[in-house]
Amino acid sequence: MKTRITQLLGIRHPIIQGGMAWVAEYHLAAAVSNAGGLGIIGAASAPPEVVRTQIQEVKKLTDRPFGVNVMLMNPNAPEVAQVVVEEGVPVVTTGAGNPGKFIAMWKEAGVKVIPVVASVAMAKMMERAGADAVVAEGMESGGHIGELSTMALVPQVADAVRIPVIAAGGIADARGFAAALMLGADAVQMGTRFVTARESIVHANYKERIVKAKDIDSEVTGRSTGHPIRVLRNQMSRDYLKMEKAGASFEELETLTLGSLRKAVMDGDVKGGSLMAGQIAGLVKQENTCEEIVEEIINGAKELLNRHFE
Ligand code: TUI
Repeated sequence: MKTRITQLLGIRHPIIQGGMAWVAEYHLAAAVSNAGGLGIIGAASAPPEVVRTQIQEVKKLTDRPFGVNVMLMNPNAPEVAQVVVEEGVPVVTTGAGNPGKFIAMWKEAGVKVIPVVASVAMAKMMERAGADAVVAEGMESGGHIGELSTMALVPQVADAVRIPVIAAGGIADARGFAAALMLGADAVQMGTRFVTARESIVHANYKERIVKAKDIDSEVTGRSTGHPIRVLRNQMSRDYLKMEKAGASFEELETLTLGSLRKAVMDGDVKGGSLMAGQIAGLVKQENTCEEIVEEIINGAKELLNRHFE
């Protein structure tokens, strides 16, 4: 399947893996790229030299294009931005902020730049700043989210910019993929589905929570702090929301979230850990390899899109 995104990035299938903190390490990124999509290393809050090692490791496992996600709330973001250039990373996505000050430097180094946006205004600003494409991410997504749903955001962004749009939020199968194309997207980005991938290093307890999740099992913490985060409901999210309702300060709430994603991903602490996942978790029924996921979606979409012409 050819779209403006497969052509821009030199990949076979227009499927991109989200740059998820702790989850998106080099094994997962290499598996997605080897399956014909775009695998992404999530730099999150990792020190720059750890990100460099991750990049060097992914290069050993795949000859295909891959990306790095730079999380802009990370105080080390400028150093990570520099590592991306030094290591000749082909694609950068950004999240949780405005990457404007890094775009010129990445473009000069030949890096393809794809900011994640949650509004039309941000998408237009990124196009003007020289972005190659944008990810339009709806609030169905796991982790740090904006206000609009994918269904409303993607077509409005697609109408507002000329660069290609990648849809994200609430997509985990061929139906979501086909729908995203109909909304004007040239590719999709998926997170939750890849958390449960066989090649994902995420603790089995966390994967099991996603596989067993129902449609209504996620909730959003941190709305009052200006950092809304979608997670699967557990002891941690209940405690957080209780404290938030009682008017706890940002600092008090931070003590609860600090390190909590690591606890979920690495230790499998599904009670006290932060189980970031999207609303589509209820649709994810089993662990699959990245190749199975990509093939299922592309073959399924071919069938779905042809059906209407018979
Ligand atoms: O970045 C994400 N999702 C994330 S980052 C993350 S790590 C984290 N952990 C704890 C606290 C905070 C972050 C977990 N999940 N998605 C991309 C995304 N970016 N969604 C929304 C945005 C966004 C929001 C505002 C992008 C730009 C923006 O602009 C605001 C501005 O600076 O003008």
